[in-house]
Amino acid sequence: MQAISNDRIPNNVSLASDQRLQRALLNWQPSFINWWKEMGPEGFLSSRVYLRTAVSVDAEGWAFYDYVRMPEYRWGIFLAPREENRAIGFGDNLGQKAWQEVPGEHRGALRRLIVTQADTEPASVEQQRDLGKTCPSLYDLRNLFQVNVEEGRHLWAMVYLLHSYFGRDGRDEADELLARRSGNVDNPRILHTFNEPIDDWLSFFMFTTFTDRDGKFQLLALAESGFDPLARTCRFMLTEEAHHLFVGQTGVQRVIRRSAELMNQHNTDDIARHGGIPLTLLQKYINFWYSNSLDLFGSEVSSNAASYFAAGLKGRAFEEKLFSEHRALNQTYQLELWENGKLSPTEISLRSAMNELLRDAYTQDNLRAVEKWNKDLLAHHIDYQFTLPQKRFHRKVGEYADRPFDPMGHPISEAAWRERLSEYLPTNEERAFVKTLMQPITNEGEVAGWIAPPNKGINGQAVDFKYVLLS
Ligand code: BYC
Ligand code: FE
Ligand code: FE
Repeated sequence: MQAISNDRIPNNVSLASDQRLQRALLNWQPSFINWWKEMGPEGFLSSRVYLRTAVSVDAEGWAFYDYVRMPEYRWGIFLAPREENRAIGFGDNLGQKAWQEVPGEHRGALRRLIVTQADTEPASVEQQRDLGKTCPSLYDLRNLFQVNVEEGRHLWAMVYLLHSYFGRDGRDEADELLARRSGNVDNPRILHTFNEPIDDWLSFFMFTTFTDRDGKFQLLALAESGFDPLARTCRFMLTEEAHHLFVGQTGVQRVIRRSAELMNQHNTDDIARHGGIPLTLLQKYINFWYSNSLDLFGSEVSSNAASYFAAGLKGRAFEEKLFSEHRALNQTYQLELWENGKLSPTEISLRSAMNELLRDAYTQDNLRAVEKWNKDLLAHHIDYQFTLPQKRFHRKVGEYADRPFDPMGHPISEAAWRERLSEYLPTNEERAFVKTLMQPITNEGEVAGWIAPPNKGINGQAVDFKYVLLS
């Protein structure tokens, strides 16, 4: 058998001397490349893209930039360095040695968590595959592809865990990850948000703001895991997630800036006819993507989440820093449950509220993002502020699923919901309007009219750098 060199699959898991893992990966890699060619960015297989590749985990090595063709990207396997004598930081097994192998009694649950995490990564690449054709600039095109290849690497990271620690059924799960398809009726992706199409760039920037932030918080919770290889894998993934969130945050910010400029220039809110996206429409996109992403945290009251926590499989974000009692015993969480046609305040055990706790932390982080956008509006002397809808609004999962609540979280009638829907969420006409703005701009340094140029380029390069060499 041909050995896999570190050059082909950069890694810090001693791949070169691990025959079993090599065999599994050598089988899987061609399927992954075929999947990429079929489901990855449409129309850019031979373009050379200025991309960052992780070649080692130290500060210099993890951000190596060069032009590459995406199918030749070197997807690597990296875990944050191992801590000697790491102990489990929460739950019933608090203080025991972290596991280096999968404990038999938690095998099913761990596999399920890893597969669910893994499934989102290729799903997002599939959702975004047509965006390249309508890029607002080469800078943005490059950022899209950077996010795509890194989500591809996140899939590799999870497949490494499945291959190394779960034997035969791990390999089967790894194959399934390349078989499901976002939005496919017969074989869809696992979580519903990852079956929504992302077919315009505003949605892409909203997704990388709100949905990648779910990624951040789920990874933070899994980075606490007592299963050490999972914790270390997620820690490294978090370093990449920061760039995805940057793409979302600054992407939406640039749209807002451009809209503000057009409003000031034409002295009107009605900037659609000047090729801008009205602020009220941006708010509707926020409502849609934020509420959609809230669903990804699961039910408010969850026995699954309680048992993950008890077992030490999935913890709270920043467990050590933010909490003093790490078993979460004899404590409660206040929640408004929907009972007999009204909201009633209820106390549930803290352990069953773990999904809700993570959702709260996620919301706080989003509020900071929205605040920054609002500062831009102030700087342009515009009297408008974006808000996040209350968490009950437009939910499809959990306690409030499929019940009509307005963006303030007040229960309303079905009739009122239908009547006001077009004030809350983008209508088909508005989505169609946004799509009319999506015309490709591929000359160096040029930027589409609905979005402001970026403040600076990538890796110290100029904004008008040739980030993608189209073929
Ligand atoms: N859609 O007790 P519950 C990312 C199911 S994003 C469909 O609340 P639990 C990324 C659930 O499976 C981060 N079904 O569930 C971002 C259960 O089914 P069963 C992804 C759902 O287990 C951008 C039932 O409802 N990572 O990385 O506490 C680009 C009862 O549920 C959904 C993870 O998700 C849903 N939204 O919580 C690229 C981490 N929600 O048992 C990448 C791993 C729930 O009745 N996953 N259900 O058959 C988990 O930790 C958990 O599975 C969840 C669900 C938090 C997702
Ligand atoms: Fe990811
Ligand atoms: Fe991401």
